[in-house]
Amino acid sequence: MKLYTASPSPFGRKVKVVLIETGQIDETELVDVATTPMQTDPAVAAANPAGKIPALLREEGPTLYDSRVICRYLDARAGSGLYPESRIWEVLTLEATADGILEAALAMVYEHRFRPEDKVMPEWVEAQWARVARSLDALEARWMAHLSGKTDAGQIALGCALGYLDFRHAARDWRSGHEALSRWYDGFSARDSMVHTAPA
Ligand SMILES: N[C@@H](CCC(=O)N[C@@H](CS)C(=O)NCC(=O)O)C(=O)O
Repeated sequence: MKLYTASPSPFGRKVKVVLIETGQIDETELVDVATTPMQTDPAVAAANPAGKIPALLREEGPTLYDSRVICRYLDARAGSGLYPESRIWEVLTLEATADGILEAALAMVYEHRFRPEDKVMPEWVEAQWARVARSLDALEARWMAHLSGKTDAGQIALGCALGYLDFRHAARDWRSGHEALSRWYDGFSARDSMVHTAPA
């Protein structure tokens, strides 16, 4: 298998963590690409018409995207139980919550990176952060019991999302007011799969 990804990409990181957790990393060639909304890498565009990473090229069938599809495919391929039937709706909702954090956090980065400074809209940036803040509050209030359970794909996505907040939005101090979540993340981010995929 061949994975188009990039070291700082949090969506790519989800897939790399799943590859490690499910013992499939040695079967996968990681191809680092530089693709942006303003300059799409041609190989990425050929793999995924949306022009986004991660994308997984495989011998068994057509290329897969996006990260949720790839993670679920890899879990099914290895039979590793990261999407357990008994908790499937919770796991998928947790993954969607984590991806929502990532989408908003990435949009904030892109707003500053790709817009001329005088066109950046602070209200829009704050509205993105409000999505993140609401998600963190919901996780702290309602998800701690789930997070204390067996590792699943939702937890992996959340670990990558919180890692991305540290990486790109450290000044926002997401830990403040989210002490239980912060304790969970301290433990989760010490896993080998998380340590080996930390963004440079
Ligand atoms: N929903 C997608 C989001 C993927 C995504 O936004 N990837 C970013 C990198 S982290 C990207 O490819 N950005 C380039 C672009 O938007 O053109 C997924 O889960 O894979």
